[in-house]
Amino acid sequence: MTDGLQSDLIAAVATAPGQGGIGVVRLSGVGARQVAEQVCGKSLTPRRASFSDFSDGAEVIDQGLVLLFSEGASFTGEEVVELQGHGGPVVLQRLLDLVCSLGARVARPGEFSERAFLNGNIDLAQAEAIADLIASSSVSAARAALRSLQGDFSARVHALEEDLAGLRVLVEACIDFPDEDVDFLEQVQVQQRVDALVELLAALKQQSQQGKILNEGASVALLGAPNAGKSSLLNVLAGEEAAIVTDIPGTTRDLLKVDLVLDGLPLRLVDTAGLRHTTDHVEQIGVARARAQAEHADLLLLLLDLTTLPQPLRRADVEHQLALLLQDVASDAQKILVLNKLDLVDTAPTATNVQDADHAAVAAADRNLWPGFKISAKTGDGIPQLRRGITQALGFEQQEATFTARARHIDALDQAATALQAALSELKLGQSTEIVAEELRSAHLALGEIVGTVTPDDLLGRIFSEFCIGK
Ligand SMILES: Nc1nc2c(ncn2[C@@H]2O[C@H](COP(=O)(O)OP(=O)(O)OP(=O)(O)O)[C@@H](O)[C@H]2O)c(=O)[nH]1
Ligand SMILES: [Mg+2]
Repeated sequence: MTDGLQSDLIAAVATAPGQGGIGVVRLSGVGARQVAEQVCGKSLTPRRASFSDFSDGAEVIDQGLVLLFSEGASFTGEEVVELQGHGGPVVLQRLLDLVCSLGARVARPGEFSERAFLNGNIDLAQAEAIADLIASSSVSAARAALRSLQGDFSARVHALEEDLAGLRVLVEACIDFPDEDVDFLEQVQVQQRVDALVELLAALKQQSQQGKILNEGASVALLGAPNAGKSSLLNVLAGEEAAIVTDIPGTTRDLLKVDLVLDGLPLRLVDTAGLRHTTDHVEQIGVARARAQAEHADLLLLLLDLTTLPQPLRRADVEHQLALLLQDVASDAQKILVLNKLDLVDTAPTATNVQDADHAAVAAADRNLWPGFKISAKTGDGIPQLRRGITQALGFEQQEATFTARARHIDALDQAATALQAALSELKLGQSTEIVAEELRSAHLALGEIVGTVTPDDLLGRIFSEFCIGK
């Protein structure tokens, strides 16, 4: 236990609000046992569940199982008691009121997990993984969150921290003993080690980004000219008639967001107004929103209507339309080309029969998008291939063992990478050892923020306040 303040007795209903077979009131801190023994009217043995009345002395409020965990052998690291009664809001509130009248106070959201962190039972990334596990929206996300909770992500960060610590010792020794200036060999060695660290960081960042997508879901925006079939495609992917579809160009005006799980990957699919120049004021707002949405998306599905393209299909024509579509769209998101209404033209859904002429004429559009996916939102042709294309573009491989991560972690990895890059160029320029050491120090601090070795107080407050009560 770190200090007396954290060990005051807290209590909360640990089960979800509403009615359920069982409801749990959890207590943690000094006096948990004493309060529970008073409520149960008997002495308790650690780790042995026993059936008991829960009584305020005058009246029995509920009955159920009581379970005591000793200090040092519990989730929070403190003395913990679980009173497992019946899962009704009234009975649980009465039980909570009772333990509070006997000296406990109601816990803040996440306070149990915060204590587990402060007492060194879990690190910060693991604490966050608890919240992520509870909030996970797919089986893959839950699996990944569990891996983070078990320490997979933290272990990777700790390994980097250790490398960095070793490096700092080497560099700072040169500051402490300035007479023995860094000789050439040592400098090369330091450079190589920083290089290796930069690579490891990049690999971890890439995996963390996958973890973030699993955790928070990816945002995928549908973009295209009016009538290209964006809303139809949204409906097909969502498996429901979420968006209005008509043959009137300009049907969709507002953003329409649908959450779905695509082959294990949680997505937020966003339908947008067809991009065109228009004098209609409402539609203008819709088009502006579509463009803004494109900037925030992780992936853009760029829809073209095959019936508006000359047949046989030529790459140059497609890329010309794409360039027009993207001319006012500022987005460095990943992009997938989708050619819709396959049922209305005479082409097979594979790219092989496409005449790939006139490459040189292609100007602005991203050439890597070709040949894209040919689909029919009407018949469902090509949709399974597109689904796979979406998960692949987001780098999501279901089989790959991964962990959950948050935007906060990726920011910290970025900060560490920037500092290491700076150290590297300073080393190459032959800058003073102090400057290099300072960059290494900030890289180390950034990594420490992920797992909580260094934690500004407001960061802790922000993280734990997002938890649900009783966790
Ligand atoms: N034959 C055929 N018609 C389609 C297909 N996809 C969409 N359509 C039709 O094309 C018209 C426009 O479809 P929408 O899904 O509303 O197009 P949109 O891109 O959302 O259009 P806006 O909201 O106006 O920007 C409708 O009449 C659809 O039924 C397709 O694959 N094949
Ligand atoms: Mg639409």
